Amino acid sequence: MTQDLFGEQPPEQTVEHLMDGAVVLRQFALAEAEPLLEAIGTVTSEAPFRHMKTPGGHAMSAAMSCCGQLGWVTDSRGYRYQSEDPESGRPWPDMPEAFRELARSAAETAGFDGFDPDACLINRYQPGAKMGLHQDKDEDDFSQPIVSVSLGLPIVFQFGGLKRSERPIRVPLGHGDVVVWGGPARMRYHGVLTLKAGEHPLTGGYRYNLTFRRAR
Ligand code: MD3
Ligand code: FE
Repeated sequence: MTQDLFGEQPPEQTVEHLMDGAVVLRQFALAEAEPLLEAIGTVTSEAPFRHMKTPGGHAMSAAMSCCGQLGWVTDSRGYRYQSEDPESGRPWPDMPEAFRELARSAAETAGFDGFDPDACLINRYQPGAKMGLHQDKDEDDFSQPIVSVSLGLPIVFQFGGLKRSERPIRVPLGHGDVVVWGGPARMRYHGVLTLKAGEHPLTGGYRYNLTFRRAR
């Protein structure tokens, strides 16, 4: 009797063009998921997950940490990149080599050669957490792409236009999916819907998202 390892469909790496400048690399990070999660554990043992406060005083529902030369922070003074973790006053943990390499190879696959991120934001979603529509505009050079890596529980991503009022499309993102956002997609509004409760064999009740950026 042959074992049914995959259910209906075998796991498959595919390339989906979402829109001009946005490329979904399905399962691109699947084979690296365990070392990536272990590296998230190492980073967050030094720079623990925290719920940052927006300038308006609301706690973000996703917990965040950072690694690399620069980390993204929000507090009563605004949004910015800075080289120290505000919780400890110490530099952010180094970007693990496995992170850097994955970001570079994903960007290259999407047509962005030589991507060299100086910041990685790590978001951790628990059931009920979401991220409203926003633009990523705290980076200096918008010709640089952003690479995102989804791990653990699936979520519905929303991808809008250059104005918040434009109705977003919905794209499911699952474990191991990598998306490269560059060119005309770079400044689009985006966010994620509320995470539904679930259990993932590698991450339990959480979804993790890594976003690799060139901030300066
Ligand atoms: C499209 N994170 O950290 S990843 C963020 O799932 C962020 O944690 C979401 O938006 C998350 O800023 C979405 C996909 C993503 C990330 C950055 C983008 C899409 C993007 C930047 C420009 C356009
Ligand atoms: Fe974003």
